[in-house]
Amino acid sequence: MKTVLITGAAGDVGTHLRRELAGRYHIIASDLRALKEKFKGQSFKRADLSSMRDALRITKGVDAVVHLGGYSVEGPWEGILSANIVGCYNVFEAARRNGVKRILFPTSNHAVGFYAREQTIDHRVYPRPDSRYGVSKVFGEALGSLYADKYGMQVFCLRIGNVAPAPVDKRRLSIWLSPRDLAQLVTIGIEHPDIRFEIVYGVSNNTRGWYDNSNAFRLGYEPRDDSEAFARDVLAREKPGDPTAELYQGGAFVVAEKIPNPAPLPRKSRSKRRR
Ligand code: 15L
Repeated sequence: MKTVLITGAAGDVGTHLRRELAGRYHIIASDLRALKEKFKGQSFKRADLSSMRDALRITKGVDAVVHLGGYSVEGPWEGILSANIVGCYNVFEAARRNGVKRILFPTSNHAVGFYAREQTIDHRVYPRPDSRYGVSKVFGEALGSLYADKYGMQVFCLRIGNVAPAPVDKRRLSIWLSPRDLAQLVTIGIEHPDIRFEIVYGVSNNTRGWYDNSNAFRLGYEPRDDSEAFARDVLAREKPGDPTAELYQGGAFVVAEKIPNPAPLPRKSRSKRRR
């Protein structure tokens, strides 16, 4: 049985994943916080990933790492820097030094949150992060690419939408990922023999999805769930949101802290700088 380290194991996604994978792998669950839910056969190692020493200690002797640790929403720069930039670097570097070949990096829809909802995007689009959090996820994807190209590591980036037992609002109808579909994608990331560097979308088979997830399908993903089963109830509860947030895939992350440019560009250069 393979030994899989899950960082950030106490969080919501980590807990869903540990529940789904219980008994299928020997799981080492790691977090700064204690685990609220425990599952049979899983051990716990407390670690602060901003410390290389801790990262080296927990990545020793494992077959694969699922690096969920860090901020999972927008946060102050100091927190994002230490948990998501330094922490992510430490995990990749510690894994490399300990000879761990395979890393799964659960990135986020917020790495591409500034794409319009009307656009269907695939794994090849350039990043358009919608927040400091989104930038930190782009950093992790870039680091994964570097470690794959330079050190031959096998890196599987999962751009997760929203993991929950059921979609909670209209936006999540498009990006929902059920816990069992999450587990299927993670299993592909751990087991597929031909992973070098891959980006796939972590979403179920949602009728209202925004993604062309052909890369995941190519690797054998067969999602079992579709958020449409919940659509009637979700839409009946939906309250009107910010009209700008409604245009973009990242939703509220796009408009959080948005302020007008304090030093607007001179008229001539405006059109050139527009994308
Ligand atoms: C994410 O990346 C977050 O980790 C999660 O908490 C949700 O905010 C999710 O995106 C989302 O976009 O719904």
